[in-house]
Amino acid sequence: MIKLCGFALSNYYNKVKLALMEKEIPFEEELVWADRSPALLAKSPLGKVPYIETEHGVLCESQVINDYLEAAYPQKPLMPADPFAAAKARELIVFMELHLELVARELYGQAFFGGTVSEEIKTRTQKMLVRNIKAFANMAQFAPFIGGAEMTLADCAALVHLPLISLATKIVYGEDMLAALPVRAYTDMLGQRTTVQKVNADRKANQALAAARQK
Ligand SMILES: N[C@@H](CCC(=O)N[C@@H](CS)C(=O)NCC(=O)O)C(=O)O
Repeated sequence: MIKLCGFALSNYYNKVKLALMEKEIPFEEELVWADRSPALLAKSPLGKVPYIETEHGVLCESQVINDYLEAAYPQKPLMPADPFAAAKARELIVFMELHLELVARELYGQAFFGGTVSEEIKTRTQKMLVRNIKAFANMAQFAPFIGGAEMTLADCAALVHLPLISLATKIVYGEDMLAALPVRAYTDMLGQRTTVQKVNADRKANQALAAARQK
């Protein structure tokens, strides 16, 4: 059985977990903190989570994992059969992760971990986000799913990344930079799914655990 390793506060972990549940693939979870221990580095070369353990070996990088799941467990597809439509879903994933999440991640230290981010980084990040969010607004459909009528792997990414970007920008700049997009309505719509409810409940439980660990 597939073992999903990481912690449920992680957006990338939850992206994979949601795909596993939506595709109805049996899996178990192992709590692994991103502590850069030798044991973790042996499985995930950069010490990042998530990674999965399979009968064939270990895989890291959430999108590589989701693409593997899609190829190995095609029964309940989360990607369109049409190659161009599938590429458009991947385009959204790459765009959200490269041009939104990774850019906003510069703010997480201050937004979520009690650190401070320099004015220079804040200014640079805000400038990039303004440009990239404007472009994203022209790509995302929210109709009702991020890429159109069907739920895809792009939704597994959007659901976990967009609220985090909203929150981080709200905390650091006093303004939710995604406010012009229907992110709230979209997450509420997805929140009606039992899979998403499970992800959210587990994330909250893990938040308490992570807080206790800091003390
Ligand atoms: N590109 C990676 C990103 C994973 C990632 O950044 N995970 C964070 C947790 S949300 C992590 O492990 N951070 C620890 C670190 O960077 O040392 C993926 O898609 O899996």
